[in-house]
Amino acid sequence: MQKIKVEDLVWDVASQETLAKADRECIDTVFSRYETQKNQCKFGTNGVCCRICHMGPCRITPKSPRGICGADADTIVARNFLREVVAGTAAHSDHGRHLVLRLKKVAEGKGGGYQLKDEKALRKAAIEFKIIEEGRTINEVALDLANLFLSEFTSQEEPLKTLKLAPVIQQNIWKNNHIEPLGIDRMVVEAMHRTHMGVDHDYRNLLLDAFRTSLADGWGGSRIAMIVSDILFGTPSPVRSAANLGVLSADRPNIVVHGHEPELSEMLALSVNDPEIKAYARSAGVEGVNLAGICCTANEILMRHGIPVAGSFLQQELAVITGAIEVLIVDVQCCMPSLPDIARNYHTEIVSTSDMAKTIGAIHLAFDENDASKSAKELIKRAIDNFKNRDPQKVAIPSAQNKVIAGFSVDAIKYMLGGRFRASFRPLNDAIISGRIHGIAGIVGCTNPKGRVDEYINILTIELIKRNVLVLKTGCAAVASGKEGMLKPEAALEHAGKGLREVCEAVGIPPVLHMGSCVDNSRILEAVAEVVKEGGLGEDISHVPAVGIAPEWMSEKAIAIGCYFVASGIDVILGQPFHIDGSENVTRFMNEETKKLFNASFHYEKDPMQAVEKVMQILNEARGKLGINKKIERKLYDMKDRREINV
Ligand code: XCC
Ligand code: SF4
Repeated sequence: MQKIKVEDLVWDVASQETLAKADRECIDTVFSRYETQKNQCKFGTNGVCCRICHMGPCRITPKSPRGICGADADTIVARNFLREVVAGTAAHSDHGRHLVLRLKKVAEGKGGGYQLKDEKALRKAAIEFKIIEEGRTINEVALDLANLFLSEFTSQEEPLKTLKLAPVIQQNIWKNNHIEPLGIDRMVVEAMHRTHMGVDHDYRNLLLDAFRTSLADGWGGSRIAMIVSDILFGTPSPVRSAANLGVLSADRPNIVVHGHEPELSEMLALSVNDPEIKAYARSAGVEGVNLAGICCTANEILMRHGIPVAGSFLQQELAVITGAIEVLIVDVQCCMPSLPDIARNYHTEIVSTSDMAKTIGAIHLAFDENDASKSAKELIKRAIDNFKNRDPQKVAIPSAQNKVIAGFSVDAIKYMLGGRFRASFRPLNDAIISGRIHGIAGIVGCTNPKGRVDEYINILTIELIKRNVLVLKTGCAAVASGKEGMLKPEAALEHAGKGLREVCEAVGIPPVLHMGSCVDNSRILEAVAEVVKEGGLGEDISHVPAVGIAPEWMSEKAIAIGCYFVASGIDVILGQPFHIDGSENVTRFMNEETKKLFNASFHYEKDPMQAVEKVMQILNEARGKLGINKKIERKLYDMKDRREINV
């Protein structure tokens, strides 16, 4: 392994310290493996490698412009792209499906320890989907809702009902372009069919289907996951917590959850304070256990319980390398297969819990949803039992952590803005119209070893709030901001421009709002749709001064998210390019032609400061079209006048 300069690889000090420890202990990490993989395949990077049939694999070059079947670069690139969107959509939506099935069981009285925690959220959803709720028990309503959501997966001929949650103009755009998604499962299957050898070869048709599939994610699977999570586990409201490796405990067993689906982590969050667990810990000579999270599972239990976040995607290995984790529980998505290898150097147990996600070297303990509390307690006891094996010589927990306020569901934001009796987006819309807030930026997605981890996210975030842009965050981008201290109200005082600061101070919110996990990107859609509904900022989502940015994304889910943002009328800036450069036509379609279809398109900005400029340009254009830029100009003019008079 080469000697590494840790400061060049990661932004935050805790990660730097732990990466240096990995280097001393000769442990391979994602960063050293990235070095060995560095000369990445150009065919893959440009999207022109096809291995869809076994006459191939084929690669497109100037000398061989067609695959063996005759497919050209446009077809191959578009087909590969659609398959990525399908995988992302499938991941989010399957997560949603698991929750709907849980909702159904709870409604049938077979909840296995889960309850309908948020009746208000349930009744609100019932009204939205025209399920009679008045005079009916919550179980009756929940069962109808669960069945309705299940039919969103299986529907063969009807477009998704969740599309109705979007502004009418967006709905019409989808209808007119024939990309209203039908049942989610059908969309996933159809896209796999289309990309089979010898089916759909028209890059435009393939790409339109990519947008259609992504809509089945953003307004379908992810939105359903979010609604059902809120019903089962509670709609998030602001909570205090902390983020970074420093949240790991030096004197208690650390149990860390990692992955995406919230059922088990929710039960763990409830069980850590159970008297049985407390007694068990005491008998082992410890004060209690310390629960923390990584990636989006962390975001789920942070949002609802204030459980601290140990780190984002690229800190999962580092968390193990602290030597201080007794049990690391993984379920699905973003859990690296390297974890058991790394854990072998310490006493850490990697426990996989989902039968559809196993890793050689991990201990597999399938999570029993029908007796979730028992499963959760067993895992916690396992961590307590393993504490005695912790080797103090190998432990180094960095001290760095930062205060965080999270839990900004759309309801919570409305409530903060307008109070309990006048909860509404009006004050936000007014602040945007008056120019105090220049616009909204959703900064989302992963972290990626291709750049210095967190750097793009952090520079972009601070520069945007300086320019009075309200920032909404999800996923690992939110964790980056948590570690950086941007998710606390003080960040407004220190960094925000005057207008944004005034709003944040008046309302008592940070300038960067943590809205949750990957599936909670649907909360950002919900927020923007609320802005439209509130009025004064245009007739549809594309009129709102709002931008989406995925600075350091890496997963297929992020591709699906980008697509449903664009198809919903929100421009998206990528800090990492898609693998489409091998086709000019596909690139033009994504970056230009989409503008004509959706009033929004993709942009690629390698550098965070260029991204800042692009964001401001997009917001200015939107403000100009709404005629609200003039207001600012007039105000500046007034001020100048006054100064002249004063002089
Ligand atoms: Fe995974 Fe959701 Fe990406 Fe983080 S941000 S690396 S997808 S955990 Ni959603
Ligand atoms: Fe090659 Fe065509 Fe088969 Fe792809 S589908 S591997 S381009 S022959």
